[in-house]
Amino acid sequence: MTLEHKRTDFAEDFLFGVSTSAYQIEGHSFGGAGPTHWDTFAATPGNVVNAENGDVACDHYHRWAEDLDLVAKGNFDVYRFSASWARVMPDGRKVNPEGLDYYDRLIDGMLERGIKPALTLYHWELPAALSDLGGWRNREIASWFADYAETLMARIGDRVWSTATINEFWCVSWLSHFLGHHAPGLRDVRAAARAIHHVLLAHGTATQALRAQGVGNLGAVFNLEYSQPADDSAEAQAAAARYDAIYNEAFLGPVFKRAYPESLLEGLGNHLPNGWQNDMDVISEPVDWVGINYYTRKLIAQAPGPYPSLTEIDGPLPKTYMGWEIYPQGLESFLKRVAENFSGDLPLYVTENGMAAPDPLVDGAIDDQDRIAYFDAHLSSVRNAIAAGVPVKGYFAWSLLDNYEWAFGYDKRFGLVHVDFDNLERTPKASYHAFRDSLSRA
Ligand code: IFM
Repeated sequence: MTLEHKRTDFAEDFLFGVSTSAYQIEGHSFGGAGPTHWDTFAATPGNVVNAENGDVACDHYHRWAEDLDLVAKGNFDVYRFSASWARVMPDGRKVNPEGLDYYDRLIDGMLERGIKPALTLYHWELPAALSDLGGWRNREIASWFADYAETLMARIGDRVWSTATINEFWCVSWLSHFLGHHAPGLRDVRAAARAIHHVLLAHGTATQALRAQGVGNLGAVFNLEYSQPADDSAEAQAAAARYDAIYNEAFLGPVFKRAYPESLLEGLGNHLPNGWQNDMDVISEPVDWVGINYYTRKLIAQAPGPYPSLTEIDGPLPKTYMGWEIYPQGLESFLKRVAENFSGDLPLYVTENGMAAPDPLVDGAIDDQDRIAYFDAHLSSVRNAIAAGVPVKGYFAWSLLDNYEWAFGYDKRFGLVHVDFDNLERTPKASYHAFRDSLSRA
């Protein structure tokens, strides 16, 4: 089966891509990379399924040429990847020349194959040495991050097509410092408030620095999750609104409107760093494009206890292997809402969308029809948004390869290409072939 949607159903300049991230695929034990807070998080019992880590991952560090061939042969226009701060600067500050050489080779490899390099500067592998100094709780991280960004871009900035500062502000802050599900695994409301503010400040500081350095096409990538009240009660509606404020408006608000949502200030205001208001000029430094990562919706109800006083309720819709409900309407709604309320005419890209499945190899093949249906349903939402006038300019599938799904280890497979984690052999799935055929220009 192929995709219902074809390249020809979109404007000539609409871009299709695949996304990955450094720690999830590269193999962090190679090439002089320094330890990251994910290594220590994974080495702490109970944090990650089977205590798995990114030491080898997909060994993309050595197999990048084969992987870029897969991107090109899949007829994708863009490869969205990230650089590892700890590979470029193992202790967060001192340069590892091997790391810079690696990203240099990778970029040239993309250009040789006619692929546009879409770089993300931070997709979560904070150098452990900076974590020791408080990581995202320390205001200094804004200038550390800008230094790293400038150093890397001095080497490869002339050849990247687009640059995103941060991938998924909510995950860097709330998921990692309040819910404790990601490194550094904190469950502390004050740490979370500080991380929210400092990740925004780091984004703005790096954006200003890179613009001054002459780097163009700068953006940021937000993971947005559609919250709905679990029932008709006023309490559930208020809880769903609080969830939306923490997940979505906490980041879109400051970047585009210089303001945190009111309900977030009521809950977290006491924990934000003193003088946070003075940072809004930096945080709202204009971006050139906006990336939206979208996967699911959540049903939310009121819960007892302190802010945010909410809980997630199991929903009735079909779910992916992550247990996430499949709700493509949420993507259409967010594309419209972001353009109308925040970004106006700026180009929007769906920078991640995809689903996990067990994906067993059967007779040497993976027939992932469920994933093809997922992509089709979400591409319909993208087309509806475009038809309504939203400037969506690209759609990137998550992910090129099965990879390290963070706290879930290697069991949750999101790839268009299957990876055997014993011998690292790559096998394109039916979904890869479906994209290849739908995107063909022949
Ligand atoms: O694997 C992650 C990725 O690192 C960030 N966005 C969501 C994906 C699936 O959970």
